[in-house]
Amino acid sequence: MTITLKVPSIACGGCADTITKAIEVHEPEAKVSVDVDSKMVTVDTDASTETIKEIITASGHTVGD
Ligand SMILES: [Cu+2]
Repeated sequence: MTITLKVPSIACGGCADTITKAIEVHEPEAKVSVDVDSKMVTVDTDASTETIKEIITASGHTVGD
């Protein structure tokens, strides 16, 4: 399943790395891509949307609608 989330707190490539690594630690088979300009995180994973949201929140970022 592909999950796409808006993460308005993404400000730079460092934020993208933080989020990518956090997701990969918890869901090693996930494929993560982050678009810094549009602040969109796309995750190809078997994990639930809720799980991915929780990981992003725990990494210090805020998931939008
Ligand atoms: Cu940043």
